[in-house]
Amino acid sequence: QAQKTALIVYAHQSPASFNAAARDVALQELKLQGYEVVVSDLYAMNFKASATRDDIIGDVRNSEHFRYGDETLHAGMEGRLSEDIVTEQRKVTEAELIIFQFPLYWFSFPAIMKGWIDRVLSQGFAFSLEKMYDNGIFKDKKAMLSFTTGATPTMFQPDGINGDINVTLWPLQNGILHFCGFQVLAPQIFWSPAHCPPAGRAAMLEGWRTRLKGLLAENPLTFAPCELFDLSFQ
Ligand code: FMN
Repeated sequence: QAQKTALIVYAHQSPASFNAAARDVALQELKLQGYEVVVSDLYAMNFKASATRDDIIGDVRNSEHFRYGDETLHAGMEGRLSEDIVTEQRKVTEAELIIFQFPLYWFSFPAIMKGWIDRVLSQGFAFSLEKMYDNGIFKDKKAMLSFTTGATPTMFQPDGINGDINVTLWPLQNGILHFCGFQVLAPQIFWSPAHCPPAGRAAMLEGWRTRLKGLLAENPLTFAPCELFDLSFQ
């Protein structure tokens, strides 16, 4: 398609939240750069988080022992995934950049966003046994996490009470995004906006705006290349 497209997958309940403000900054800045920006507002959509049999239209292959991964792989090939999944997959296909905007919940995504990941990034669509990591299906796309915390940066230092933030982010950035091939841009972390005075919150948003102006020119994070691993078990 002619126009560049970005997708913001957004999970916050309140339009008055800092997360909403961060989403709006990205929306404005990317539009200024000529992007068509699509937002999936997961709570507003009442997006279904649970991976269940209802995600397959028609018969399943094995109703005695339902295997979600196997069933969705085949349903995807046969065009029998539920419409909400297909709609989101289409947005992913069209986007060259995906931003996940969310508050950190239990060192991870809010459940509704994890549900989006479980259901939308299905086998065959987002990865296969042949296509993963550096050879992943989305290797020509970029993705990044943009999130708020309750904790301070000190707490997420390697010697802090929460441990190194990079350990927390490893499953999300490597196990999900890089696994599907995405070039992962450095995370945008908004530390503890709730405990920040208004001027500090405004400064964080301006920092995000400034970063967005050069975002697409940034080098992605580096992960261990596939050549380092023995993949002969396949
Ligand atoms: N903050 C952390 O720093 N680490 C956590 O693991 C964490 N888990 C949370 C789990 C739940 C269920 C909730 C409700 C909050 C949690 N928080 C945690 C705090 C939120 O990240 C914080 O309130 C939010 O980022 C503030 O953004 P907002 O003002 O846009 O809501």
